[in-house]
Amino acid sequence: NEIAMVGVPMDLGADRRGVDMGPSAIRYASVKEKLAGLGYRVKDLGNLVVPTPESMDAGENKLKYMREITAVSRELAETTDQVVQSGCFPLILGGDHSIAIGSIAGVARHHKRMGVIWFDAHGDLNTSKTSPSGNIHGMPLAISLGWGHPDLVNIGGVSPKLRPEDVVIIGARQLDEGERTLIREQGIHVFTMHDIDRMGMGPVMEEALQIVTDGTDGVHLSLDLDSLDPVDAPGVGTPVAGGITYRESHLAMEILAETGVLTSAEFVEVNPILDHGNRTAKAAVALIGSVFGEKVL
Ligand code: DIR
Ligand code: MN
Ligand code: MN
Ligand code: MN
Repeated sequence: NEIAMVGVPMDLGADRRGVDMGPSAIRYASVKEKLAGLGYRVKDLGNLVVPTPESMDAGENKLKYMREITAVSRELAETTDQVVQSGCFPLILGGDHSIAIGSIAGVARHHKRMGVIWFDAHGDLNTSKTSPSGNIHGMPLAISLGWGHPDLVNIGGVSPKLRPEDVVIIGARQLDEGERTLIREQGIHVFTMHDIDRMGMGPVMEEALQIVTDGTDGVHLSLDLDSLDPVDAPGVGTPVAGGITYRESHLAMEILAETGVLTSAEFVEVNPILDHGNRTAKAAVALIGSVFGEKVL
């Protein structure tokens, strides 16, 4: 029952500065104390070093800061790999969502076949060909599935890290055209906000768990705070109205905790500059509490 926490102050994958302060904001919201209070031993490995965008050229417009993101992703893959090897549970704090490339690359080495639950307002399934922004934080799920620039796709060795049938996206409400096509063609499971409204979060999670555990030997949780409604998580770079409520998000985490299937997790896109009184980091810490078993009674 040991958790190793690593912060990745990455903002090269997104358009707005500020998300690099996410790990600090989450720590400031007492994540370590929360987990210690639940009986875990927590090792904080500190932050990886991420270069500052003002000191560099963004490079190719379709894949902004790819060189630097590749380097940090490689390092993060080594880190999460070592954390699993040491018998700890990897908890990664972002940083923009491009960090999922490295965290998944590292943990995937320890699984023959890994499922992923991806909470997001977006699909994060763009490639340089379909991306409207050129921002790599809109691409990490595609990259983990083996679609994208070879340098990104091959981080950590083998590609792909994931199979489309083992991935579930929850909370989607803003997909780009190329992402829609890919989802249809590849049969990726997506629970949109419409599905959550119709079915309720409980049944959505039950179906999602079925999908990600069927035939797999590990499950990674990747939670973009913009999956939550901006009322509860205003401190994100790309807020989209009509998101998952505070209560729905906790129910989802509690169901995950009950089943005990998770083998790694990351919480990303917390942007303190855009936040109101650290509300979004506090929401992240509350969710981390629930997913690690916190209960009222
Ligand atoms: C958009 C935004 N689909 C893009 N993506 C975001 O730039 O590719 N993902 N914000 O979380
Ligand atoms: Mn995302
Ligand atoms: Mn998002
Ligand atoms: Mn499956």
